[in-house]
Amino acid sequence: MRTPIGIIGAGPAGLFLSHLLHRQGIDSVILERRDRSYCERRQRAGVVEHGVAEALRASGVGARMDREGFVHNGIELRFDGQAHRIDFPDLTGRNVMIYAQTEIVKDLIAQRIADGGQILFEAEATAIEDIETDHPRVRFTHAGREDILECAYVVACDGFHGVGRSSLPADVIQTFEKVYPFSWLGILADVAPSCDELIYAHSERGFALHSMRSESVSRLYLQVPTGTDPKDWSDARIWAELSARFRLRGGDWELQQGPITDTSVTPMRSFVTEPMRHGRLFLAGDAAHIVPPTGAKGLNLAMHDVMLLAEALAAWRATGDTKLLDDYSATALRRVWRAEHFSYWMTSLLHTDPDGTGFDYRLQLSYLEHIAASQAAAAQLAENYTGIPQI
Ligand code: RFL
Ligand code: PHB
Repeated sequence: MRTPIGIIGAGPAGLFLSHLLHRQGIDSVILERRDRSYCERRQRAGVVEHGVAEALRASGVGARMDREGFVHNGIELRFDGQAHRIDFPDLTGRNVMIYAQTEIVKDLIAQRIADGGQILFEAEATAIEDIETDHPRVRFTHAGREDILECAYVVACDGFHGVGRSSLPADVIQTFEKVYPFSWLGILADVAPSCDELIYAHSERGFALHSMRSESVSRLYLQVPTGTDPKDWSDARIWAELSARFRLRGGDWELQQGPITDTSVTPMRSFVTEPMRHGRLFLAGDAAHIVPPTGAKGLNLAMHDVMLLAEALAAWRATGDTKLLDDYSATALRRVWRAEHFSYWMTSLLHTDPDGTGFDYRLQLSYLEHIAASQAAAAQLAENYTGIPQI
């Protein structure tokens, strides 16, 4: 098989890249290890930055998001038994959309198929070869057969455990990593959200997040120790712990409960690969970097990476000029490191040490109170959360 741009991975990064390239008249083939229904069901992110929502709209795949998603103009920080709202438009002129990553994936797959795009599901890339030449190749297996995809460029959008990053020569890349001593236990529940906007709760018992998927489906997370087995958490224990962490002084707020339909535990990690390109192989999205989910940045960074790449590949295709491709890694890494810092900062601000209420806890409370009192401190949170337009 032959294609100008070989893409590995049908997550949001690979699908959006293929879609944007198509709009520039550039063909691509996506190799995806899983089947379509698995890709469309995987529960992940829910917050879409202002600029990413605009990019989805501008490229013709925002209609269902605008119909079914929710515009959110703020979040609530809950700490010391009190609620404090951060108003995004007031502080930044921007907002965010609540629309599940899994729905974006469905929209992009449907659009790619409608446009005649090639997505090979259940096609696992096993090796990327000859990346230092102008004819790189991807080896893959599909329907029990080995095959080769010949390309002008390969873009690995194959997530943290893919084959892309490990195909970069060890002596040209550097990796930076931080692993946190806690994970998130996430649930999906058939119950109306108990709030209109997301609640990020700091408490002595640990962090909790109340998010949502629709008027009848809630998404909630609990900070748990790394190594937690979801089997140790009965539904009753999950609801009791969530209620305790969200409790307001005065008790005039109640968490609504309902049947839990999905439970998962996600470890928390910060990770960056530099550079995000070698020869004719580019990395985009989780293949290149991971953030802890507290800042809601992973999906958004993945989309920003491929927006840069689509523009750079279009310039190369139109004129042969590779300047934007050559600049890709440095340009993308500026936003990546901003998001890394913000995600690390939000994580450190809100997750508490199981040993209780010592020095770090008091520092967190002091800074949370500062955000509640200071426009400037609130604005720096809002600016990063809604997405910085130009970096
Ligand atoms: P993905 O989505 O992991 O897609 C990679 C795809 O590559 C395929 N693949 C291969 N295909 C062929 N051959 C191989 N050898 C392959 N190896 C892998 C995989 O099957 C898969 O389909 O990466 P992508 O596209 O870079 O997208 C990144 C996002 O998925 C991720 O950053 C976010 O979900 C992170 N994240 C959040 N991000 C946000 O922006 N806002 C949020 O609110 C948010 N919340 C979250 C999150 C991630 C979470 N988890 C589960 C990690 C909440 C959670 C709980
Ligand atoms: C989600 O809705 O899944 C979600 C929202 C905000 C985050 C992380 C995840 O920070």
